[in-house]
Amino acid sequence: MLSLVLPTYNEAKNIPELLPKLEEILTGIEHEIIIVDDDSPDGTWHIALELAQGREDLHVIRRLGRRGLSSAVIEGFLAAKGDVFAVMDADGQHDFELLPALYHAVRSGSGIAVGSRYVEGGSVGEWDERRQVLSRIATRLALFLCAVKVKDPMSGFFAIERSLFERVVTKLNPKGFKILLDLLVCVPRETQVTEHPFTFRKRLHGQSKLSLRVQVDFLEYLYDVTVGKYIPLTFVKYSLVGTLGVFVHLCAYYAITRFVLQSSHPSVGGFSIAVIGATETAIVFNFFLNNIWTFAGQRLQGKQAAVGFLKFNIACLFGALVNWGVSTSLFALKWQEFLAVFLGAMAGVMWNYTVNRIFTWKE
Ligand SMILES: Nc1nc2c(ncn2[C@@H]2O[C@H](COP(=O)(O)OP(=O)(O)OP(=O)(O)O)[C@@H](O)[C@H]2O)c(=O)[nH]1
Ligand SMILES: [Mg+2]
Repeated sequence: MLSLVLPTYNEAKNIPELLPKLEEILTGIEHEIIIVDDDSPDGTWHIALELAQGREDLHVIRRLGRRGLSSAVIEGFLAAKGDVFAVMDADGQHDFELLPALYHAVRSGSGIAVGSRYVEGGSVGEWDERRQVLSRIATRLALFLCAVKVKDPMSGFFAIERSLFERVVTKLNPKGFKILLDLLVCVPRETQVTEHPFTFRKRLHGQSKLSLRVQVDFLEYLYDVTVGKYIPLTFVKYSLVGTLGVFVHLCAYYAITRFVLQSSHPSVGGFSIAVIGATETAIVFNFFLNNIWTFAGQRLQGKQAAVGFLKFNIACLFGALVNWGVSTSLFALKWQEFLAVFLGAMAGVMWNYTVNRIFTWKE
């Protein structure tokens, strides 16, 4: 049985056009269709549910408060009953006439059968120059990572054997747009993958979701599956924010002494007030940036943000103590002065990052 997953976001006009065509092409193949919709504002889920009334072969999953193409496809596959899974865009760009060929390729031994724009006979259709270049660069980068090399690892149109998917599903990265790439990274090297040409068509209706955000997500994905295994991306972002925070700290110190205290030679009391003010300014800055960028996935809002901010302050206070403790101990043990200062600061940063990740921005 074939389980075809159609991920949708604002495809209300396309679904009613696509479904009859799929019915026609899949005649003779036992199948089910699973639409996974992320609560589209245009009501795609509603239209899909109406179309599913009285039908055993059409299912709709409406996800609330979630976005993401890869995770939608994974969720669709997890709910599927077939022994072959397939995925295809719901906007008419993928040539549904290729579906039987992809299905039969998997039935006859391919682990994965890819609808490919880059093998002979396939094409990207009417893409502009910019998109063609971007796609080629992304494909080159992606190929470094794949356990099995193919011409079009970024295709969103493919079929996969159920048991192969189940073998790797826990290793998949639900972040991002490119589920095939992630599968090709995770499957065993000896997996047989075949490519079948098709021409990428124009969207029937509606707009592309291939935003800048999606492109940044792709770069983050590349990082996650390479260096990210050893140094988490959130740690890199946290450290970058912290570095900017030092700059904010210096600026705030300058502003407080020169404009508030109006002194270019502050007394010890004035100096310490300015340092406390600058520290808190940097803490506010770091919290804000970490909340919207580093931990965007767990962003705190409203009352939660106020509680989080308090936790962040407490964590930073202990972080300062860790910094002080480590550097003074190393110094007392006769370590080189600047090395002791540096290692103390690193210990403080690691402490802050770990504590904030666990307690402030819980996964
Ligand atoms: N459930 C779900 N589906 C999505 C999401 N983003 C995109 N999709 C669907 O995934 C398919 C591919 O998205 P598109 O925006 O068409 O991406 P694309 O085909 O690479 O780009 P275009 O050529 O510009 O259309 C479409 O069926 C979308 O509706 C999402 O966040 N959640
Ligand atoms: Mg599309």
